[in-house]
Amino acid sequence: MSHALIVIDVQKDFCPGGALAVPDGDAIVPGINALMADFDAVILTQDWHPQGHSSFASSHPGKAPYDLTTMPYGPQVLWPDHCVQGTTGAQFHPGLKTDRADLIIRKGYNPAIDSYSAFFENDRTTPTGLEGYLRTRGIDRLTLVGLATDFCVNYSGLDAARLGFATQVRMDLCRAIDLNGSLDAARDAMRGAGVTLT
Ligand code: VGL
Ligand code: ZN
Repeated sequence: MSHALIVIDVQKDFCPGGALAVPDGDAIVPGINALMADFDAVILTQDWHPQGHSSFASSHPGKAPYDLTTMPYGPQVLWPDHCVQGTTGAQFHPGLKTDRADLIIRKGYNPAIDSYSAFFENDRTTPTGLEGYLRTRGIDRLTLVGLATDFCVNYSGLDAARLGFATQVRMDLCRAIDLNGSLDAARDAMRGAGVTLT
């Protein structure tokens, strides 16, 4: 069986100077590049929202970025406009070695549902197709790195463990948004789900 590296959302908008910049987000790029040679498969994810996406505060009159709202599928943080399809901000960090990727999986393209996880949209039931790809390639072990630790890495890690993949998160190659204690909560949730944090 095989071991895949999943690189979550290392995109310009999540790096310093971007629309939803994660502090120090670009610092992980050299380490991620160096890791790629050690894996049987490398998969990149790309946050990929249509203009006017329902996770944008600008789509909700009276709301500001980082406010919380309730969607039909549950609570949802409202974000600054980010990773809009086809824009510069949605591109991968220019230093990321994208040539090594076997698969690029895009998520968040459904206007009505956000998608933090690489596996399921935020309703936790609509699949992205990644699980089928991994299983048909005989991949049973995953290492996750990228942005942001407490949102897309966290949700991807929880889903990966729930689906039965042996899942490790390289915390040194992730960076967090850390909204109201969300980093501590993410650490606890991932540990509780059986994800190995290193
Ligand atoms: C992410 C917030 C909104 C992430 C994506 O990649 O962690 N966070 N969209
Ligand atoms: Zn997003």
